[in-house]
Amino acid sequence: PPDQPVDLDEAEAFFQLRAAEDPSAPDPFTRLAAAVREHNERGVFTHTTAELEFGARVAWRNANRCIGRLYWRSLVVRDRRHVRYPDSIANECIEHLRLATNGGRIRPVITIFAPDEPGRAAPRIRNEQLVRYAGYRKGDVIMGDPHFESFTRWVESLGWAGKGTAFDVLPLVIETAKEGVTLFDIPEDAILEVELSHPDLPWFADLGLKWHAVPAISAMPLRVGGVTYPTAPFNGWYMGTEIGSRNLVDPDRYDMLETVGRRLGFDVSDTRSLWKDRALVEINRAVISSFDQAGVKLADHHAESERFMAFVAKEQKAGRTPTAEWSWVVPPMSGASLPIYHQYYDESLHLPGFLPSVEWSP
Ligand code: HEM
Ligand code: NRG
Repeated sequence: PPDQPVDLDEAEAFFQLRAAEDPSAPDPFTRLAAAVREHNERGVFTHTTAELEFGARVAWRNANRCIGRLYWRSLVVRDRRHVRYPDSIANECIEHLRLATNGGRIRPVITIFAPDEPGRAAPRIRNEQLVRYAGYRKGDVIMGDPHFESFTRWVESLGWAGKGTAFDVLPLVIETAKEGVTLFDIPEDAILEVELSHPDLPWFADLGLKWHAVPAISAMPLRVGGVTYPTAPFNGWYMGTEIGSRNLVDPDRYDMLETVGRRLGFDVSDTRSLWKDRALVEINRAVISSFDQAGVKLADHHAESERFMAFVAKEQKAGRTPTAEWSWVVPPMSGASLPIYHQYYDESLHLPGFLPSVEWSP
């Protein structure tokens, strides 16, 4: 059963929004009448592929935590509502990764699977992103990404076994009403990774760090025109600080700051040398230069902040009020040196949009 009921008022607002923005859209009143008729018969109604395309792009435009929204019109939308079997869903996710990766010239893509219908629950992906690294507890230390320790234990209980390295890619976990939970390994050639080295610190490569090229969020339901699509993985490209200031540095992630500070020769007991700031800069330089060398698209926080300001200006010019969540769009380093920092943003939530991640605990 649908966890959020189909909402015809929301459908009406959506048909009107589309008619106002897209000259090829049908008359919203005629369209609503058809949707109401279908809803009366089946308890749901069906979006056209064009509606889904527009809705997914506007959901990105409305993603208040996203700094990368300037190119929201370019989102590639894959309508896969007819795909039902777990192995077909896994294959579509793998195909999504290949299409998005594009040899390093990363393309923003979303793949939309079926919504829940009365008496027919939609398939779900239980991973937070399509590509994530396992975390294994060994006594007091954790090998890999601590954030995925409990997810790793769960997939191990379902029969999966990783190699035990710091960067084991977790399997896809697909759940359907009929088949229950099924695990799928993603083929290695569908996952592009970048090994990290530093442009002028040769020892940095010896740390053995790497990261995957494509961030593909798979746990945020897409809400379009009164219907929830619980399974709609999407991706853009990374901004360097996501990897260099957070994933590799947060104390509850790879926690590399002190290791790098020591290798740089700092006394890590003295905050006044700003060793943390200097180590952060070097890790972020390593991320950017390694992705550049590998020919993999990745934004830096200065350029991405400027693009965001262009997005704000463009939205205003189009007669819309741009919305954002300051604490999310301001990058996690060099805050006040970025234009994005020096502004207040309207925090209103608009639909179509992405709903908060479904936290999956078995
Ligand atoms: C969040 C950048 C594409 C939707 C974010 C964040 C960054 C970012 C830096 C904050 C992440 C964090 O702090 O953990 C970018 C860049 C893109 C891009 C550089 C390049 C094209 C997209 C696309 C979509 C999207 C294609 C959807 C179609 C979102 C959403 C969030 C987000 C929903 C919030 C995630 C959450 O609440 O955990 N983005 N993004 N972004 N982005 Fe983007
Ligand atoms: N910080 C997360 C990814 C969150 C979304 N970031 C993007 N999204 N760039 C991480 O894996 O580090 N995107 O769709 O491009």
